[in-house]
Amino acid sequence: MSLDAYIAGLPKAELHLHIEGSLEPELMFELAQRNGVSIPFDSVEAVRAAYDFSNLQDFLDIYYAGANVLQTEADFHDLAMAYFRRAAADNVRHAEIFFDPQTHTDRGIPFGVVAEGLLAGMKRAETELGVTSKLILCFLRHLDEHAAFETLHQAEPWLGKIAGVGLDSSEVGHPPSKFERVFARAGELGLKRVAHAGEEGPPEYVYEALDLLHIDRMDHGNRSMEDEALIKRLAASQMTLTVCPLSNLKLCVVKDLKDHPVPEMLRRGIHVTLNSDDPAYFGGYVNDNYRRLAEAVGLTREQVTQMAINSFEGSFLSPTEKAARI
Ligand code: ES4
Ligand code: ZN
Repeated sequence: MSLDAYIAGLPKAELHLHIEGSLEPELMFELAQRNGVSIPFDSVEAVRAAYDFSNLQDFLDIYYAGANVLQTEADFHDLAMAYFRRAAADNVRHAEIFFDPQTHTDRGIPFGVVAEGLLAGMKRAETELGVTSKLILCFLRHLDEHAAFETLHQAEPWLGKIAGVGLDSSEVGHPPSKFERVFARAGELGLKRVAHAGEEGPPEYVYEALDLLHIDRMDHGNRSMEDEALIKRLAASQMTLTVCPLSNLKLCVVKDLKDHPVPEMLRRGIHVTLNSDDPAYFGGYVNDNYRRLAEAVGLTREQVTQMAINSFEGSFLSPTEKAARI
C-alpha cells in the first residue's frame, strides 16, 4: 500500500481548525447571495487568486473580510457541516474546532447565533457522519483584555457546551501576558486552555503561554525549536503541539516544506500532531497536510502513525472516549 493510501485510511483527530477558515469560496458566494452581502470578488477563481500571503497579517485581513458573509444560525450550521463532511472524507473521527466570536459580535451578530449554529452542525455531524467534536472559543489577541473578558461573559449560557478557550490572530506585539487574567478566570470556570504560540512570535511567547496562561496544549509552537531548554521542557512534559505544515508554508513561516521542523520535533521526542488550520485558505485538509509533509521531508509510516495516535491522545476526549475513537 502506498503511504498516501495508508494516510487516507488512518483514523485521525483534528485539533487545530478555525471553523471560519474552512469557508470555501463556493460557500462564501452562496452565503453572500443568500444574505445580500457584497464581496469584493467577481468569481470563485478571483477569490482563490487573492489567497497569496506573505505573512500572518496578510492572511488575517482577507480571512476577517470573508467572515462577513456569515450572518445567521443556518450559515454557521452550514459552515460547520461543510467542514465535517470534508473531514469525514479524510477519516477524521474527532475534531476540536476554534471559533472567533469577536469577529462576529463586533459586526452585530449575537454570540448565541454563532454558538447555536455551530453546535447544531456539530450535533448533526455526530449523528450523520459519526464525527465527534468539541468547541474552543478563541480570544482575538489584537483586541484588549477587557474585550476578552466581555466575550467570556457573553459565553456564560453556553459554557457547558464549550470545552476550552484559545488565543489567536496577530501574534507579534500581543504576547500571552496580555491575557493572563482572562485565562486564569477561564481555568476557574473549568475550561481547557490552548494558545497559538511561536507561529511568528519568539520563544519568549511560548514560555509565557506555558507559565502565565497554563495551557493544556500548544498551537503551532514552531519557534520553540530555537530554544534548547524549551525543546527539552516540551519533550519532558509531553505537551501536545498542533502543527500545521501547509499553513506554515502559505504564511511563509517556512520557506519550503523541506525545511519544516516536524522531523526535528519528532526526533527530539515532542508530542506532535498535524492539522489543517484554515484549510479553505491554505490549500489542503488534514490528509493533504500529512501527504505533502511526508513527501517533502520523507516521513516514515511509523512517524505518520505516531502523529495520528498523538492526535487522539492530545485531544480533550476522556480516556474511555479516546479508546473508542481510535
Ligand atoms: C490563524 Cl494561522 C492563524 N494564526 C493565528 N490566528 C489565526 N486565526 C485564524 N488562523
Ligand atoms: Zn491557527
